[in-house]
Amino acid sequence: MRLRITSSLALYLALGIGIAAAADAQTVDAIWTAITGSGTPGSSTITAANGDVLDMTIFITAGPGGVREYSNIALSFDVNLDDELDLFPSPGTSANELSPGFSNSLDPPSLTETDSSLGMSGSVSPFDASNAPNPGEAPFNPFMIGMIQFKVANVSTDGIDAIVGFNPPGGFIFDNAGVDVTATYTFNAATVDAAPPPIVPVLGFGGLAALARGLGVMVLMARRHFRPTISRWLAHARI
Ligand SMILES: [Ca+2]
Ligand SMILES: [Ca+2]
Ligand SMILES: [Ca+2]
Ligand SMILES: [Ca+2]
Repeated sequence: MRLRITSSLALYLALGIGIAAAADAQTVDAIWTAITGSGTPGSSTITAANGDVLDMTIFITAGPGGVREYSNIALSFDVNLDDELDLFPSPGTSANELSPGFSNSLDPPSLTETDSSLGMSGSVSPFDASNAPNPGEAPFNPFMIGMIQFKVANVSTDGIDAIVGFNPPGGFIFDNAGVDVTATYTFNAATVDAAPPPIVPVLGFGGLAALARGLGVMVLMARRHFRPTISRWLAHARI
C-alpha cells in the first residue's frame, strides 16, 4: 500500500466527471493519475523523463445496467518489449487491487506483478470483484479497480505502451442483472512519451543588439590594453 492513493483519489474524483462526460460507451481505461515530473496527468497519454514516478489507475465506466462482477482484468505494459517502465518500488509491492462498493473479491485479493525487461513485456493481474449475492451498483461511475506505480526507465515516443484486457483469458464483466456484457466493453490503451528537451532561449533583435554592444566593449578594452604593449614591442624591435 505504498501508492500515493490520497492525492490520486482527489484527482480521481475530478477525473471521474471528465471520463463520464467523455464516454458514451462502456470502457475499461488505464489513466495516468500522478507524476513526479513535469507531465500532465489525467489522460491515457503522458510525457515523462527517465526517473519520473508515475501512477496509473484502471477505471471501469459502466453502462446503464451497472456492473455486478468483473473478472481477470489485467494490465500488460511495455508491449513492444523496450523496457520503458519498471514496477516501483519493486514487483510485488507496486500495485493495489481496488473495488469500491464491491462486497468480495472473486479470488484472494492479491495480484501477480511481473516487471518488464528488454525483450519481455510486464503484467499485473488479475483485477476482479463481485457484489453477488447482493448485486448493486458501485458508488461511483466510473470506478477504480486498481492502481499501479511505475518508475520510468527508458522512455521513448513510440505509440502504445500499455493495454488492458483479460489475463488469463475467460474473464468477464456482468451487469447488475447478471447478464454477460463483456462484449459491449472497449478496452483502451495507455502511452508514455518522452518529455520534450528543455527549451533553449533564442536571442531576439534586442538580445543580439545587447550581445553586439558587449562585444564592442570587449574589443575596445582589448585595444586599449594591447596598443601600448604593441608600441613598446615595436620600439624594442627597432633597438
Ligand atoms: Ca521494466
Ligand atoms: Ca484479484
Ligand atoms: Ca513510449
Ligand atoms: Ca514502448
